Amino acid sequence: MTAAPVITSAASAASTASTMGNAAVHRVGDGNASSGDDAAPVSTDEYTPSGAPVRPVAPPTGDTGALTDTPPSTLAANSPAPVAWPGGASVSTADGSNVFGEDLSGLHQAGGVMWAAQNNGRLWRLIPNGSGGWKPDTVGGWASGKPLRFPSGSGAPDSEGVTLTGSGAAGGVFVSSERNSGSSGTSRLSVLRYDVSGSGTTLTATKEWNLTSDLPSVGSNLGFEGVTWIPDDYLVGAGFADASTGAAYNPGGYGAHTGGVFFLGVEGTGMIYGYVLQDSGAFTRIAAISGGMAGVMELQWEPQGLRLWAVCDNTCNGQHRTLKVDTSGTFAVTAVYNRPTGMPNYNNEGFSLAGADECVNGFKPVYWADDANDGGHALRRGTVTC
Ligand SMILES: [Ca+2]
Ligand SMILES: [Ca+2]
Ligand SMILES: [Ca+2]
Repeated sequence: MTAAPVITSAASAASTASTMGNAAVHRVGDGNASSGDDAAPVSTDEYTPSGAPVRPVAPPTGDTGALTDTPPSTLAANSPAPVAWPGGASVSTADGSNVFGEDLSGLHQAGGVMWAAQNNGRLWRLIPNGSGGWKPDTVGGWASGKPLRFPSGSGAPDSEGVTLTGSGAAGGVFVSSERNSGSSGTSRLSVLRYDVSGSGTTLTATKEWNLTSDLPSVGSNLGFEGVTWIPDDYLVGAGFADASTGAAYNPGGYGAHTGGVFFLGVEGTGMIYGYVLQDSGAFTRIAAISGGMAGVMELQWEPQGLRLWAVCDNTCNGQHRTLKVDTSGTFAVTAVYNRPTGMPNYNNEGFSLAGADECVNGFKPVYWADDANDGGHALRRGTVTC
């Protein structure tokens, strides 16, 4: 919220109905997310001099879209200036034509397997196609991906993100979901664990952590978009601060919990939340981080670079950011990258990086998942320095 100017003329509040002498309160942001250094939505409310609310003041209408406000330069200085993509400028398709259709939205590469979440409630297990891209595994019932279900065996999670823990696929595949597609108007911000060892053609979650009541409310299709897992070893070594205790993060203070912390990106606010998800089903929020972008569509922990990638889709012109734990124990933005100049502004909702084992001559592959399946392709490959 910014200072409240006194209305000195009827026109100054963008409406002829304002009362002279009243205060116009100009609010920046949505009231939940921390202010970043990007433009934020604004709203204005009129109050009497004694503080009684009068009415919201309708913004001017026209062809410029929603009003936004750019914070002062002191805020902008908190994040680095955007720089060119740290890798090849060109990208190429990395899947067959129209293999997936729309809604491919989350990626996680684990060596020779790419896990892909499709937000129509489907999980794919992909293997190398021999030409630098990926194709569906045809064994184990994976040929067309597997439909996902909630623990009850019913429903269809709006599955936008996918990750593994340090135990690999044997420890379960973890999917972030923002709602049950059968109840599309209701938020259900959940992390779901799936046992992928069987050959059945449907996957029923073996655990659900429903975090909805622990988080600010968002639109039902503006919830969890990205998920990643960061090992306790890194967080402890970096002096990560646990916001729930106010002290340094101590994994031993929690019950059995996969040996790491899940970080979840919220599309509607651009916020990133850190959660300890215990095997028992209990959960604790230990971090709330502003990614500084209008939205977060993917999160990816990069073990080689010891950095957290946050990715926004075409809403932010495909901006990528990296974050690391700073000396105060909180994740801070260390770099802001524009998308590769050779890649159009696709609706990229998924992003993954190859491991250090694929780092050759200073470059390794990265992949994007395009929710809109532009040109009949949902996967693209580029490179990043390593
Ligand atoms: Ca999506
Ligand atoms: Ca969705
Ligand atoms: Ca996503």
